[in-house]
Amino acid sequence: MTVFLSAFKELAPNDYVGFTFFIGYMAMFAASVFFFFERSRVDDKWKLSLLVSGLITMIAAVHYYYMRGYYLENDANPTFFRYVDWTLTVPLMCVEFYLLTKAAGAKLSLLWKLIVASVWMLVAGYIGESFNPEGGSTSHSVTWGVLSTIGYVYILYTAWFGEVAKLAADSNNELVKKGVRTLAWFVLVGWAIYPIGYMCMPGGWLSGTFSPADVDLFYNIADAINKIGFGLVVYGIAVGAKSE
Ligand SMILES: *C/C=C(C)/C=C/C=C(C)/C=C/C1=C(C)CCCC1(C)C
Repeated sequence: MTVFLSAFKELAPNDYVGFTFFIGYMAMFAASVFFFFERSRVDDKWKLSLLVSGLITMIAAVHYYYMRGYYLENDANPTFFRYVDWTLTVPLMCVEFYLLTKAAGAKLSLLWKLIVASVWMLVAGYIGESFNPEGGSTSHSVTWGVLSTIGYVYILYTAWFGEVAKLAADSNNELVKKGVRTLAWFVLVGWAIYPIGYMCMPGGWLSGTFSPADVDLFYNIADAINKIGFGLVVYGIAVGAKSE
């Protein structure tokens, strides 16, 4: 209870980063309720995809609950919770790609490759952010940022030109074709917001332009776009398939 009260006392009116933590929490929560309820309305073969959409936003909602409290209490970036969240939700986004292309012949090995690439991307990013010597070494953040980007580029390539793209092209379902292309755009544009946030940390390339708290601003905005957006694209495919 005291945590709850003091959290509200400390929220300054101009704390725009804190604002996005609260909005982000509620948006993730509401999106989960939406996906879980709508699940009963779609054809059986899409139910699992919708469940995964709801799990992604629900896992995020729980972490946002903690992150907003952590941020208000400590006035610091909740990097640990952030990466726990991503380590769970990004692989689940890979599952969405797999489920969409499964009917066109996606193999489990595709899913594993995407998961390994995403975990690589996140572990390297975590080392880059959390084990930053003297809290601001540019060479440290650049090295680990570049290593992380290798994982990101692999997923990007797979979605645009690799296995996922090829399977979607072979799919005889126009909605899946279009949906996978839209998700590939999310990976290209929406996911690219994260490295921008990363570069705002002390020692990062953008640390002269933005404050360290802006790391969270970019991450919070990107999370809302990507997690809820991904889910809505999948939902669109499922609902569209019904009206066909
Ligand atoms: C729901 C959460 C998502 C979709 C998180 C995605 C995160 C990334 C695409 C992060 C990428 C990074 C780089 C490409 C380099 C710098 C370090 C990261 C981890 C911020």
